[in-house]
Amino acid sequence: MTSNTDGGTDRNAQLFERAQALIPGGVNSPVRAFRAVGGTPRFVQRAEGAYFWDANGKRHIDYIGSWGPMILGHGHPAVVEAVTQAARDGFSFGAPTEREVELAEAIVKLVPSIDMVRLVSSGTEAAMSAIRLARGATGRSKLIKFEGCYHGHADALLVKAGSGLATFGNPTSAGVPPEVVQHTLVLEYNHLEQLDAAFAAHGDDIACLMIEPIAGNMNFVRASVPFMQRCRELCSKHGALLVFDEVMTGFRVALGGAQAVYAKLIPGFEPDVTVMGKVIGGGMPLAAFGAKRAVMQQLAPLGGVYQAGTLSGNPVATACGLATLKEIARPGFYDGLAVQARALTSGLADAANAAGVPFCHDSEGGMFGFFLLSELPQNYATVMTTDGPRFNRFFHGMLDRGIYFAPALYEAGFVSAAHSTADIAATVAAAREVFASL
Ligand code: KE4
Repeated sequence: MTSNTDGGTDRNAQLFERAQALIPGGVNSPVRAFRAVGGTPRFVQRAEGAYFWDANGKRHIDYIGSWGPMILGHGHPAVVEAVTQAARDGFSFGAPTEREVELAEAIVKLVPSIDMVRLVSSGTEAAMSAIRLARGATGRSKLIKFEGCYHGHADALLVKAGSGLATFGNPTSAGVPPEVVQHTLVLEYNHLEQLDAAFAAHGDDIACLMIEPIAGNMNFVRASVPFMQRCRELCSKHGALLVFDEVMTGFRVALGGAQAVYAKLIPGFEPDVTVMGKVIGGGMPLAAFGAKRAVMQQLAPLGGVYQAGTLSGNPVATACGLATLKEIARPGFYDGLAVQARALTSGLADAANAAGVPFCHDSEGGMFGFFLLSELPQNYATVMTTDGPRFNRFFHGMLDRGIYFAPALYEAGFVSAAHSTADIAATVAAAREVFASL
């Protein structure tokens, strides 16, 4: 019998044992298994606002929020009402609905670089489709991605750098034949010289460059302005499409996503294609990709690039997404998120400094990252110089105190509109205890 810290039955452990007998690793997505940090995953019984309660009934302040979607907090009344009503009207039709048009209109209105959009059911599907679209639109095969950026688990993207960075990739996953990733070039994030060299060597064969503009899959690493400018210039010069993977940053770092942040720093900046997810579904399975009309019209049934989905634009998911977008579009919404995110990370920094633990942090809107490092990393290799065991002790110390950060040092964190000043203060107080014990 598995028991928890107060000697009672640990239902998380019990559930994890049952789950592992039936589901690989006991989870339906690997990061949930706590493999990077060790220990027993917390099985969520219910969630409300900034909190969730695990299978033992223990409350946690939730800084993952389903890895970004729960920007309003869990169970926002207006969203619950919209989803409930939509469910009563029908779960799925496999036919067009007005709400898909409304959601497309809302996205196009909020993201000026997009004329048209296609709704899908996951970020992976959106990124995979965007690559196929870029290849079909350009007639080219090669694509550039960056070490440390994650764009879902489509075969062509499960690739690590070859013998050295800036070489065509090798699969990072079993089951991906080498020939599937032979056209994927993996470069170092923020490395200008590699970028120039890659386009000099392959520029006219490159269909697209796909990038997380603020890399949340490396915790929180920004593309430098010179680097982003160069990505834009080289894609334009060589006729490659600049694809922004905003599955995490979209509607999360700003209402217009990371591209709105870069447009303030680089006059007139726009990506060619945008991949979205998470927030636009409000926690339901909904993602999207969009671009200018000339590109999007290459998609079936108009053009030769096939893409489809039984549940694409699902009527319950679109109701959830629309209700979410309506709430986040309110004036001052992101200012409030940014204040909370900065209060959290600067409070954690003070706690770490008081204990002499190296710490640095960054945030944009409601997305944040922190590292047990002295300086903000600019690429994946530097992120991974973090003292892993020390991070894991920090993670579990906070988890024991009911604070739920991402169970991996290379993942970002998120605050919602439901996180209160008291929640932030309680988190910082817990961190003071934990840092002192590291
Ligand atoms: P999904 O297929 O998981 O909906 O989206 C893939 C994806 C694409 N692009 C970016 C920038 C992403 O962050 C993601 C998924 N993010 C991870 C968290 N790092 C989801 C968590 C998980 O894999 O369970």
